[in-house]
Amino acid sequence: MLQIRRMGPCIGGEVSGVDVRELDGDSFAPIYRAWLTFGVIVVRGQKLKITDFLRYSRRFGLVVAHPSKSTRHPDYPELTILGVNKFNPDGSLNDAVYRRGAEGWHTDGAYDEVPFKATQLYALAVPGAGGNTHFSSMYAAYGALPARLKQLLAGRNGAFTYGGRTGAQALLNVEDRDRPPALHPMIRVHGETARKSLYFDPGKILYIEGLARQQSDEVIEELTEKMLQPDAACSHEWQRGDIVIWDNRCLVHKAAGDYPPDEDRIHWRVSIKEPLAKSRAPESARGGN
Ligand SMILES: O=C(O)CCC(=O)C(=O)O
Ligand SMILES: [Fe+2]
Repeated sequence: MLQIRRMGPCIGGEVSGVDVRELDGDSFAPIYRAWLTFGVIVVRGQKLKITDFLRYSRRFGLVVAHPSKSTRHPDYPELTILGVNKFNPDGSLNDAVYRRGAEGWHTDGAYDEVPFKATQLYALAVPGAGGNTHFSSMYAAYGALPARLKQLLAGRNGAFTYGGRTGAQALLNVEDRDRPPALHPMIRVHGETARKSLYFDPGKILYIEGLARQQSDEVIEELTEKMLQPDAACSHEWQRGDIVIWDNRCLVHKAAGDYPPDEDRIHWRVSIKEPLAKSRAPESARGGN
């Protein structure tokens, strides 16, 4: 029987007693609702083929290929494989692979005009120690901002790129680097929960529009300090067969990056966007007079 339980004080839920291959619209609905409520959920104990994982992922939205082409699955471009090819030909550790997602708190896809709504991972191999993924609520971050910052950021966009101010783009092919920034409101109203959150990623933001560069840098520094709130975080300890999905619109996350490098930690990952707006029927097809 499907069971859903809260895991953390602010975010995080656990779903058990379900085989995601067998869901239909009605049985999926409580899982989707739990995801909106908790921001991040784990579904335990799944045995999936790639096609099962993709089919289940499409229930959450549009599954899109990630811009890092070198880490895509060769036969399923919408699937990224995390944690493979961790060693360089000379035997040294490839940090871009081993520490992927561990450099700092972030939200996925802020560099895109339509950022990722969700990211979903399926655990194929889990190390004996370490390797958690940490999450923190950006609803809570917004709620705790001083009124001065809420006012300053209201109606303002941030400009985001893949490598942000450091320019780090090691996992991108050369032709995919240095794209123009994407602009997103710093205070975001969630389209499904209607709650306000801070939309911020210290590793991807270049500047806040309309502020002088020095002030923009100072605000970015202040937001970096204030984005993590006590009791607004949770940490996921992986088990093989876990599916974890998080909402990039209202959460930030970070891989712990602390597991023994000679052990395997392997996930399939999909990036999910809001479904495209239904294209409007041409005028002539809409009847009327
Ligand atoms: O490997 C992880 O725990 C998370 C990596 C990450 O940041 C991501 O997949 O977006
Ligand atoms: Fe990430």
